[in-house]
Amino acid sequence: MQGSENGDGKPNATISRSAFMGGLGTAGALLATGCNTPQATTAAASRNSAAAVVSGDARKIAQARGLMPADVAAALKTYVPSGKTDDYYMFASGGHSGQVLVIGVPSMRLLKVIPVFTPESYGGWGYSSGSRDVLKAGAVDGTVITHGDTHHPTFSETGGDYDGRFFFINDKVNARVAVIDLRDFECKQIVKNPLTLSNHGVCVTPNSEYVVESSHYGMPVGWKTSDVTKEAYRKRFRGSQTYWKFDAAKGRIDPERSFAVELPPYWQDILDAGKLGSNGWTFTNSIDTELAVPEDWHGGPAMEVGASQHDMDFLHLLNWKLAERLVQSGGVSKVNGLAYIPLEQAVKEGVLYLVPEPKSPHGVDVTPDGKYVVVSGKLDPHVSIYGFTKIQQAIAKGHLRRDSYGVPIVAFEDALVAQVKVGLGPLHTQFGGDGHAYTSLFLDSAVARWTLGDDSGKGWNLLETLPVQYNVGHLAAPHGDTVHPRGGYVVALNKWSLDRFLPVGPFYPRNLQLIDNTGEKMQVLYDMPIGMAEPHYAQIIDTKLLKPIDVYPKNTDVFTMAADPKAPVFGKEGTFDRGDHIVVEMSMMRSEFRPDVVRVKRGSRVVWRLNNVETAKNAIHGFALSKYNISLSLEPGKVEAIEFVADEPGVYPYYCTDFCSALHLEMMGYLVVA
Ligand code: RUQ
Ligand code: CUA
Repeated sequence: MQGSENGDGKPNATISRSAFMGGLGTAGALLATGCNTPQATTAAASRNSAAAVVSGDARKIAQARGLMPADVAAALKTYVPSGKTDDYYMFASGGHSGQVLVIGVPSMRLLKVIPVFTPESYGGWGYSSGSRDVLKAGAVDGTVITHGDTHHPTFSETGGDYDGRFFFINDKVNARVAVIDLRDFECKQIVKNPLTLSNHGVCVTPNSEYVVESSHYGMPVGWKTSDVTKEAYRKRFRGSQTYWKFDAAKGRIDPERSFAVELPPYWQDILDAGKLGSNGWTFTNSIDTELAVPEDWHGGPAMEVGASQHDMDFLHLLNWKLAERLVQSGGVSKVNGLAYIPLEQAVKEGVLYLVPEPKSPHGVDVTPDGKYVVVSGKLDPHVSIYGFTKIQQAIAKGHLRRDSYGVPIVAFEDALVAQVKVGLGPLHTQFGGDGHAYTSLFLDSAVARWTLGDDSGKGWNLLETLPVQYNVGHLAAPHGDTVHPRGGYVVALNKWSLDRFLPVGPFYPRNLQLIDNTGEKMQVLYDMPIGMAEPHYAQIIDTKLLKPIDVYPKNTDVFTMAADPKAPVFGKEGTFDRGDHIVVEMSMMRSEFRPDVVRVKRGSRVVWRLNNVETAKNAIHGFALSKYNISLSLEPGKVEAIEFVADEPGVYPYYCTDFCSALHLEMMGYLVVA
């Protein structure tokens, strides 16, 4: 964007190419840069053999391909040989595709697209009865929504660190939250927020007690009103923070035990949960404390102008443990079925406070030790660091001024510990395992690396900035928002990718850039094009924490993760007339469907149950039925059902869509409607 074709416009290595070709380029020398991380140990172990290769054939290859020493080093750091696997999983939002992407780090290989808010035929998502029920549960006023805008993914946590059990993702456009079970990497639940139509930030509390959802645009509570004046906005529009109770034993959100806290209509944005000493609080920023409304509602300036007047917006501090006690004591009413603490009550009980934060803030991130809250103002070149202890002292002292809704405000100076001037357009911060913080700079298209200091305000210093291509949004680092950041990498999730990839028409790929942060200087290792919508945020988890199953136990209903009592029984397949409907019981195996002919009368309602009776890993069978708009994927052990009305006489082939054996093409049958 800034016209720096080669990133920062500088050559990307300090050693000249001729020096390299002249014999400087041993892998030992290349690998020696920044090998002080756990994952570098493996590289160090193979240093000798790699050195032999690089000085021999590899040198010729590098020469022929015009690779610089830094390129070779980058290649060695990201290459995962065939048959070997990655050190980390990155789970990225799929933006307005409504899905979730699973990517290996450091290879940056795409491993899976998890269908969530949007029907996805490869996975049968939105076609099987079970997945349709999940999508139906996320309906808005009865309309089943078939898209989503995923932004903020979050792993379940135990003790403030990822535990590898569940994964949550929001849908910004309809204020919904989905639960993914990491045993099978499948979506199991979608809940619709009954208070609002748009959300933004999602985080979990340190032991996954709650999945916290921040509302986004100011909305009349429950959205059913047409009173849209500036006055109505002030009086009746609100924000909210919803604490969805997560039942880890069931793997589901329990709306009955969830609650929300009403907030002023300030357009709450991203949020983060306190940890360790600050556990019990959540921190949410906001971007429209001006209460700007569309021009047409009052004749004022355009919305984006109106919403950028103030030099300070508000960080919201919510004491969720106190709110939880209020809810549990029964002193809270319900709104649209959800326990709801109105603004007045939240203020009176000491649940809610504000702190001014510089200008149009976006990211808010709690440091690994739980002591500080880092806020980035998009229109301010600093990150501002607030001390949790300082905030608590100011609250205890009292005499706080209030906003126009009566919410007490902790003075900026009383909360602030330090500010670091990082560059233009700071957005989001992640933490390394090295006492460093990393902040994305949207306007500068760069990543800033800075040091964490202490309460005295000392030690908070910018170290360097690294250009990325281009317009970086979030960053993700291994366990980079937990109490135990692992370090080693930072991934820049860039929104633009000018001059990075082969042209594919006007919709450019989004660009994920893998950065090595183990050395003195950060280095971009790899560009990964995303061939779909823009991932906003991602989280990176140690592969050792995930224990996915590879074959479902026999007869599994994936929505209960238990044996389906109605599973078709092997050897007892067939078509059965149940009076008002027809039941088909089908087994699937290499390379046949049993039965391979299904006959029904025109107009029959058909309930078709399928059971992949395979027990071998990866023996997946698909099921696609012509004309009836049906596509399924049955992994070994899985049971699914479909329902439809056979409304037209004719012969309709069904076949397996997964190339499962040499006789895969023969794995088919006919539905005969007479
Ligand atoms: S937001 S970068 Cu949801 Cu930060 Cu997009
Ligand atoms: Cu089963 Cu192809």
